[in-house]
Amino acid sequence: MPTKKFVTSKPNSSLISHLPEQGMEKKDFVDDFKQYYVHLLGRDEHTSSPFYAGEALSMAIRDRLMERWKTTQQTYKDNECRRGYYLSMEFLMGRTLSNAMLNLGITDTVTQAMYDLGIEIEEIISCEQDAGLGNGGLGRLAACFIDSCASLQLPVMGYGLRYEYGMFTQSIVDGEQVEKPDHWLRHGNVWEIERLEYSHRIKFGGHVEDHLDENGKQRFCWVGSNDVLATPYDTPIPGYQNGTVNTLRLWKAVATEEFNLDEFHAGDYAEAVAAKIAAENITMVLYPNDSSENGKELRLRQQYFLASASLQDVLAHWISLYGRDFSHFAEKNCFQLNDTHPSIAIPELMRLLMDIHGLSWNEAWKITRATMAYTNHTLLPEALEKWSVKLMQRLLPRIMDIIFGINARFMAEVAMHWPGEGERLRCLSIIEEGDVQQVRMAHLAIAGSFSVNGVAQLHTQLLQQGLFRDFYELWPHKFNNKTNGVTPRRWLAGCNPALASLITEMIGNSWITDLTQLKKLEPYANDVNFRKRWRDIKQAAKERLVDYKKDKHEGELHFNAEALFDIQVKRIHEYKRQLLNVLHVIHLYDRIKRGDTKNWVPRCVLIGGKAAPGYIIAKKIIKLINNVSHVINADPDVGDKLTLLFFPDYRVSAMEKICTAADLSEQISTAGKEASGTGNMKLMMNGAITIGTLDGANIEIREEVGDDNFFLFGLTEEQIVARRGHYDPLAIIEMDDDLQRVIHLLEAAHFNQFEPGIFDDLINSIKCPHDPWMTIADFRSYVDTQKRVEDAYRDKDHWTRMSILNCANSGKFSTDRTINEYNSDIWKLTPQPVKRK
Ligand code: HTW
Repeated sequence: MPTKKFVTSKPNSSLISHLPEQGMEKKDFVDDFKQYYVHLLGRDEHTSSPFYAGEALSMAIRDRLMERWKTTQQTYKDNECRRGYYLSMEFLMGRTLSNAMLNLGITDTVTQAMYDLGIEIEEIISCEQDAGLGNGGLGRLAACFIDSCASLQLPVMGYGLRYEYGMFTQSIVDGEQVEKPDHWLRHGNVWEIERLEYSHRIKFGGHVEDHLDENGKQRFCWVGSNDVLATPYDTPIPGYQNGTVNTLRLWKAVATEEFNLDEFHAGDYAEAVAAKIAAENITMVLYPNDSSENGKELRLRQQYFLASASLQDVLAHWISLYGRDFSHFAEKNCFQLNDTHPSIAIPELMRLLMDIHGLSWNEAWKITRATMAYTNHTLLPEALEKWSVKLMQRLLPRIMDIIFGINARFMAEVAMHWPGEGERLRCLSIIEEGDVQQVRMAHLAIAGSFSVNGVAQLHTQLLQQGLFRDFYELWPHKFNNKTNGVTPRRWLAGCNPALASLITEMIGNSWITDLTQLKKLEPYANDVNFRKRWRDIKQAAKERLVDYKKDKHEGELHFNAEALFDIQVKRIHEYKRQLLNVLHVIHLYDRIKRGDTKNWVPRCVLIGGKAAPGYIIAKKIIKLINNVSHVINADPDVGDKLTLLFFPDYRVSAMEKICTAADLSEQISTAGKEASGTGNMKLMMNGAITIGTLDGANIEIREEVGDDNFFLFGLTEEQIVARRGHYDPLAIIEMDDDLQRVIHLLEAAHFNQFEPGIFDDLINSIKCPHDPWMTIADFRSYVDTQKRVEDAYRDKDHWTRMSILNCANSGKFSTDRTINEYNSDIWKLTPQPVKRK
């Protein structure tokens, strides 16, 4: 094992006791920068490379994180505090450099230092690749959460996978999405530290044997497995100017030493290499599906790899502190499962406690049920994870046995609670019977956790009344709501410095760590002077976005920065209804062509997002947006009145630019389908006004900002449900002239003149009475509400007032609030102030 090679039990403390304190003055950064740039990276001081400048500067800043990191970890150890672990298959971190500067409080100093060296900090910042280890909201939420945990000084560690390839990059060719692999580690990653000494072995395959131990107890052995090594890479997660640095630990799959080729017979050489590659494939690539499961074996391998490595890590740490006594383990540890993706941690913890550490079933179950907490992120049936029993038996035989054991006891519990109700047993069972037996991961997660939460009020309510109804009846005390948030460091202070400094000038800077303070901006909504400054900042952001877009993408664009910036950026999915947005754009185009343009409000509609590579309809939606864009933008009758743009390769760093420039935030999902949404919060925080349905967190946004400052439209979740079975989109089209004209333009191939039939599937999907997303049902209400938007926008003062009020009332949507709720209701951790040496 590698352990021995890297760690000696007694470090030579005299060797490292005379480290000088890292300076935080401008000259310290200049000196260190030069040192790294010239001496470490071997670059010429007379030529400038923004990439290598970024590397050198990042190393200088990383040095400042190191001592704080060490002190924080020492504090946790000394205090023997209870700890939390956030287990997630995704951490969508985006860029690190500017966030590290912000949280260390050195942005201005470093900007000046670089300026003195003739380097524009912006240029360095924009060189950094996004760490795109996530699909969308769920992965970004994990990233915002760990920022808040560090800022609240909570002892929480993130555990995830170090994918070699993150979210694919998207380019658009002939209007279609083309995916390219995101080899984000190609130029190295200065923010991570490899920790070979904390590697663990993960088992796959083989079979289970049992025997009686010396005390006559039955013991199980998982033997004949093919093992893979999990090696951790740690990234420092600094809190906001508080001396805390937490850890994000990502696992990489490495072949074990058995794969050393000299141990194989010569004849097996090719097989041996293939086996090694197969082992290392586990962390090769992020699955690019958001809100859908795909049932692939490699995905299950990833999930088990994450769960097993992380749990072994926590148990090894426990043993190093307390030995093999687990009686207080549940008092000191808590795991939050980010959806069911890591929920195989439940049987894995049972296995480790019983098979490796000798606990009885009851002891192990007690610990498991007291340490695991589960967050659900979706109600969509296509996203609910199920794994075939057959596959699990082959890949994880011991785990499958334990799941059967959990289910047998669970079924007995249900039978006690509801005697004679066979139907309940069938509905609640962790094992779904049928042609193929399947493991329902959500049921496993609920049965094995002490807490189950949804991510917005409506979502939690629907979980309790719908999807998990029986579970809620059985264990009402387990259920709770935790409305999502976003970190105000990245999503306001960092991405919008102009707005941030205006806010700070008015109300001081405490809003950065207590976002409810933004409420103090409200009175300024009535101040003409303040409104002008607010508007100027928004206008400048819009102009910056225009430049960014021109820079990055196609050159010639009539992109009018005076126009209403109408923005929908998120994964492309039918339930998010980008199609509804496009129908409205076509309607506006039709109005222009008809000359119905009295009091016209120029509008620029921006749509961005990636489609899962296998999601054919979603890819068609991208093609439609691009084709409509092409026709509209090229039409001289349209001119500056209307622009439709597709924003390619939407990602975290793009949102940091986009959200500052938005006037209108499109949150138009079919009611009941978007569990929460978080883009809605970023846009609100930066002064965009929402046009939205009563779905997910939109409901709470409207509650906070008031109906006057929110554009509500569409059917409610209840109305959607009531409408099913007699939804008649053709009748609706028949009765609505505007809609009829829009559908006619589509059916007449106005946007696909030389590509006959390519949109037939899309058109049919919305005309179908079984359309689950009921796009047509909400068209009229949406179009009418967009008219109200225009009326409001025409009155610049009125609009600016609404913009200010949206920002001022976004305080609830800080992940600091969310994490405080997780902590007081679920984790019960004590904040750990870090004393500077
Ligand atoms: C919700 C979104 C919510 C976000 O989580 C989502 N759930 C998945 N992806 C999301 C954070 O709580 O704001 O409304 O849709 O963005 C999600 C998912 C998945 C399976 C189920 C749900 C994401 C990636 C891969 C698989």
